[in-house]
Amino acid sequence: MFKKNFVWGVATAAYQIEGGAHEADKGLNVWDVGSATKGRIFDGHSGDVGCDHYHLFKEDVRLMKEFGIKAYRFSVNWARLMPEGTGKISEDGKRFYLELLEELKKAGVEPWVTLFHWDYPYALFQKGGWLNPESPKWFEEYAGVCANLFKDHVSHFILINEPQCFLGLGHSSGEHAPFLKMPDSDVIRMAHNVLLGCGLAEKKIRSVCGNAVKIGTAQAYWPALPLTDADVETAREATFACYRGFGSVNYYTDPLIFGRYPEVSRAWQEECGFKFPESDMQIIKSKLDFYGLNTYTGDRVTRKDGEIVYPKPAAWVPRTDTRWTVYPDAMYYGPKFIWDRYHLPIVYTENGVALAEWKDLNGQIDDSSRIDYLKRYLRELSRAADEVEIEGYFYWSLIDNFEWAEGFSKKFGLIHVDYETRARTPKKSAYFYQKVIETNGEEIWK
Ligand code: PNW
Repeated sequence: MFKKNFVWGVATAAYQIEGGAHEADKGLNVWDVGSATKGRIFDGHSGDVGCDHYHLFKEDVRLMKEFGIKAYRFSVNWARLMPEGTGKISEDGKRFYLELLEELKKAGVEPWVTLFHWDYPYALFQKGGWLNPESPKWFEEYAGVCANLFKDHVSHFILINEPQCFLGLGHSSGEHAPFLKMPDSDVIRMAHNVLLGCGLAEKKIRSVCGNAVKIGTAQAYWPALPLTDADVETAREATFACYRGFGSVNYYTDPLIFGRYPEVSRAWQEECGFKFPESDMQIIKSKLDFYGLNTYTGDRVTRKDGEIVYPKPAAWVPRTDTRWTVYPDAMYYGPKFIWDRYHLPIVYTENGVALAEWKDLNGQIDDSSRIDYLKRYLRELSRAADEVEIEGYFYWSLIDNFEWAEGFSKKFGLIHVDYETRARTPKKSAYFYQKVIETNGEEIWK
């Protein structure tokens, strides 16, 4: 059962929906610049115009109101607000976000603001980005600007979205902006600066907004899942095994919450020649009010001859349009593992599904599979909510949008976007989600 006052929301991110890449005095970011190179993004798409939310935000908020959405998670485009990343604040950037917040207030939708969802200011990238020892301070300054600007309007801040992706995919495997394949030794240093930035930002926001403000992070979380009932502890172990890479959650949230890196990671860092003053950990350690999870699926695990193994999914396991497996129990074991380790209230800051779909001859989008996916995942979440503290759920995403390297080819929205006319059309799932919200979840059992 979902508790009273459960937060039912939808999520988006700036680069994926805003467009308006060259409006007013907006600065460029690594996605504006990086997506221009051929071959990186599906069919040469870019977020330059995107869903044109920059101009159509009033319509998007109106749709949220119409569908009874209680909370809206969106991100601030750092270089729209601060064209150079630090220093000057753009009047147009200020105006845009304050008007959006005003509109949300009128619609009775609670804003949850992500400070950084991958669109790093290009001006700061040119100075070395997260490798620069000053980079934590740049993020602190930006967080302070956001806190001062939004303090009367926003009660929930999410510091960063998925360090796993913008570090791992952006700087290690090179699939996302800034499309770099850097050695682990460098990315380890960047991750450390990201964590220092989060620690500074958390303290800065509290100093500006006071104690009432709630602060959390959003982690890309693909939990290991038991292949059989006997594999639950193996799954927990594998979830937090912190293999040598940037994909696990605890590599980041052990430092943020406990003030220390996982033991196994220290060995890896030392091999890569990475040293830092112990005093850094006091800066990184933060008081988080909630633990945000972004989960779409997980990986099955079991044990063979004492070792953890990852058997390939059977051919009958359903796959979404991103080829991710449909494993609804990710929303049962996942939050339980996180709760047992961190004892923080959990918020699903993202979950959703991409389907190969289009408007039918009658102009409708009959996305029954999305409704089925939602029912399956939310039933498992409801089961978890009987055992651990779960405060909210944000569907990814409100509208179809720019799915990074996949361009506009992957459609996650409850609302269809016609990329020729930018017209919005609610899908069948939007009406379903509306009922889910109205009944505080009862609808998922029908
Ligand atoms: C998240 N993975 O990205 C992001 O926060 C969103 O911006 C994105 O649109 C959404 O999920 C859907 O993809 C992820 O492969 C991308 O582990 C890839 C993974 C996880 C999250």
